[in-house]
Amino acid sequence: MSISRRSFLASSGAAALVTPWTSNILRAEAPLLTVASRTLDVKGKAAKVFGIAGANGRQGILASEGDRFSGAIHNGTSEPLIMHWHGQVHAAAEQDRSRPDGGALAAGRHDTHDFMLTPGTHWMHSHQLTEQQLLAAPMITRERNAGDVQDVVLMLHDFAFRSPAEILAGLGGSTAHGGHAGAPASAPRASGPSGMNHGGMNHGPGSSGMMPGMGMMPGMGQGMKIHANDVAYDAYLANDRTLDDPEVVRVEKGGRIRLRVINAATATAFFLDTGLVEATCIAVDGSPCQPLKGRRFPLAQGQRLDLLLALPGDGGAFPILAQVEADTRQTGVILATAGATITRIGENAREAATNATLALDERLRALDPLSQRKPDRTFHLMLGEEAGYRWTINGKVHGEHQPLEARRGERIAIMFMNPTSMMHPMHLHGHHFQVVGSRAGQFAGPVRDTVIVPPHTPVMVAFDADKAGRWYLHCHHLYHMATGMMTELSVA
Ligand SMILES: [Cu+2]
Repeated sequence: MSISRRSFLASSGAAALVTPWTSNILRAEAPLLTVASRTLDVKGKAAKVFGIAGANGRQGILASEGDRFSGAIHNGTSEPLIMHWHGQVHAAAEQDRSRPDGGALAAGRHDTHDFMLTPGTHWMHSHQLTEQQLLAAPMITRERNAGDVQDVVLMLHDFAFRSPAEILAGLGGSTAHGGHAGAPASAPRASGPSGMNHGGMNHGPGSSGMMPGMGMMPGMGQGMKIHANDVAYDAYLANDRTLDDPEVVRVEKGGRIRLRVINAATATAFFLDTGLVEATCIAVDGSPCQPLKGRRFPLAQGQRLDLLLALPGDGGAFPILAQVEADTRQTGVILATAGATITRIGENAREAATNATLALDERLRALDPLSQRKPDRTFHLMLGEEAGYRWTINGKVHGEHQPLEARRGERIAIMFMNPTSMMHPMHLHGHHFQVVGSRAGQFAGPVRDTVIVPPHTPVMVAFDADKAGRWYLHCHHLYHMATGMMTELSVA
């Protein structure tokens, strides 16, 4: 028994409308989730990846608000597994192995969990290099007030036929100085100059322990060179498929769609584009925001986006595209009513996208903002970049880090400063924070668990440290995390 029957029955009317896979979650005498290898076809080539299947064989879970995540997760792979329940704030530290000293779930073994699911669009993923091999799945808990809409889940990945260890080696990086448990020790250690693919651009300044104030960011306003996409990928996937053969989702004429987008890519930020259909953003990272209309929204690694779409009454085919930041490449799915003509969409947009910025967050307002309160503690975190593909926080890689110490119940503010050449999507475990400041000033921005920290742009977040334990705080660029850009928040 996995998901509470009482709460399931209470919501089954609504759930039946949205998806055929909900009802099967109940039948979980077998493991609730099984992690195992599977094979995808990517551009005509077989690709061995991982998957996380529910008892019904479908990837991930879709539950209803009030349900508990209660049951076993089985590691059916031949490698140790460190799973992270991304966005699940009710999972105690002991129920999330992606914590300091959390250890790994051995091959062939299972963990048993029991925690209240956090409503919203969340996900689960390995906290190791295997995240690159699609060891990730949706973990969506339909909100009680989600209403009569068709839920469409869209999960994005960056894909390479190379192994993540090869990718890391190609970047010049090593997990030897920064990686945490479970990262393979086989990645060769690089020496000599950085192997970063800077595309001929200059390095940003290193962190070297400097701590300027907000108004003194190095390179501000001086045309500082920035870059994105330091890994050359073979494909970008939307629900495991490319635009050569995209998923076509059947929708109704005049239908109302709730698009739940998860950026599960390890090193790629996207712009989600709804094309002809105007969207209303109603939640980010699973937390509701005041409705904001638009057609194009940035989505960094780890982030989620909930968009409401009202389809035209005469139907048609509506591509939902995700374009790589600072690049032309794109992926996506197509929403189509019965009989609609579906035209092929190329894998390159006409123009390159811009870099992902904080512009959306500066406009979004939380639906349930934090109470007004002065921070009890403010931490200043300087993100840094050093030769040898070494990414740091306050000049330290993970392992050398000083934990951020907080007491339970305190209001904490974190100021991120980023003099590096890349954007960093900074993610805190166990908590949702509110984005409350940037160069645009102070604002009651969205509640999230992952925030874009653009180069040379200070970003402030705030939250109440209400969860005891040790929680990772890290960059959600997998290779930045693996090489050191990770610290921890310790709540006593
Ligand atoms: Cu980063």
